[in-house]
This record gives sequence, C-alpha cells and structure tokens, in this order.
Amino acid sequence: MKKLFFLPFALFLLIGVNLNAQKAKDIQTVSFKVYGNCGMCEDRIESALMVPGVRLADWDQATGMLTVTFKPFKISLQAIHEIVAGVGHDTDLAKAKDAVYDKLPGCCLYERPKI
Ligand SMILES: [Cu+2]
Repeated sequence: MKKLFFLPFALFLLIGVNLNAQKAKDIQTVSFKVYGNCGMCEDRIESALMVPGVRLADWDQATGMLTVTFKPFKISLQAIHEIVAGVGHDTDLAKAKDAVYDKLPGCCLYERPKI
C-alpha cells in the first residue's frame, strides 16, 4: 500500500527530470577560435552575434577564443561561424571574404590563418 502511494510522486519526479534534460539539450555552449586583434574586433564579433538563437557571445582578446551560448534548434554552429566570418573574422570553419577583411581598420588586420 505504501508503495502505491509513492508511485505518483516517483512519476512526477521522473517527468521533472526528463523536462530538465530536454531543456539542457535546447541550449548549448561552445568555444572556438576566432581570429582578431583588439577591442574593436571584440565589439564587432560580439555585436554581429546579437541574432535570434544566440543568447551570449563573449570573445576573449587574449586567447582569441569565442564562447557562445546558443539554441541549436534556432541557429546552427556553422551559421554562427559564418556570421563571424561575414564581419571579417576568420574561424577554422569559415573564412572571411578578402574584400571584407581588407576593409577592417588597420589595428584589426590580424594575421590570417591558412585554411
Ligand atoms: Cu580590432
């Protein structure tokens, strides 16, 4: 009798845990290298990523690592790389167009990786 009494609670707990697992999958945080130099690069990279599906973007000037928190069902990781490349910053998955790179201010002209 005691066991039956506990059953609804057990189910409730299981469903709760399941919902949490679902939520964790809906949001993802990754870090990857984005080539750049200075504070202006940081502004450019982070501003470019103010798009639907991206919750947080933080580029570290010292390491060149971009940490991005996003919703994979709204925006793909590849799309994020392409947005960054679109404003002139190479990543290991997407390369900026030469015309865009060439228009960057002098202080931002980082050494381009060989892709
Ligand atoms: Cu810069």
